[in-house]
Amino acid sequence: MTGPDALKRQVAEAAAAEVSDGMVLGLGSGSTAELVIEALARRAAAGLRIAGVPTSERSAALARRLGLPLIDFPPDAPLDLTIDGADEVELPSLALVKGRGGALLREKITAFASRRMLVVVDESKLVPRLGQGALPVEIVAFGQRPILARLAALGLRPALRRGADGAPFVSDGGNLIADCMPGPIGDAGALERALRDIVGVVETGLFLGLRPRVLVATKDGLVTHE
Ligand code: ABF
Repeated sequence: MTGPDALKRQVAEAAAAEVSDGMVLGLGSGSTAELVIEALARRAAAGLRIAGVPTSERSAALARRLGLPLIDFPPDAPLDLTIDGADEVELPSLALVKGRGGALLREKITAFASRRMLVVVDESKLVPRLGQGALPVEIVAFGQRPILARLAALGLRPALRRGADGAPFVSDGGNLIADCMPGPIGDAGALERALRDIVGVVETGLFLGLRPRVLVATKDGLVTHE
């Protein structure tokens, strides 16, 4: 079976198998990361001693339900490993777009507070250039109109994310998400700097410079990019 769900499960199991006893982990968000949490919970139930920092309330709730120990960031050391999904993985640079699940702020804090990052995706996420779909940008609610206008002035065609009920989507941090449509991104570093120059932008979905290891489930098996 090589449907999208089977591929996600395959890569999630492989990622969880890499975790060793005593590790403190960043627990990602999204459907693939949730399968990792499930696999980790099974290993913890079998005796593996691990603890995780969740990147979203949803992942925290899942981990709690499955009995996986959760902690806050340790005061004096980085996390050993963060395992998380992604929306786009650019090859060969390994730059990422994340945040279409709305958890980009906590995901980015956690990734940059970790010694290593393992990204778990299926092959549909691999792109030659970031910007194939929406680039999420987290913004504060106050002054959202001028902030959105600045994003539009950069040519990013922002749309405020809304839930099924039509109300603005609110992130775990209490902020809003502007889904931008940059088109193929030639210079992701320059775009990141331009976005960060806008007062009221909290964080962007561009994950650059992390040098993650990327585990990709393909119909022919697992492939690693690093
Ligand atoms: C998180 O979940 C995100 O940063 C990304 O938006 C999303 C990927 O979800 P999925 O694994 O469901 O495709 O990792």
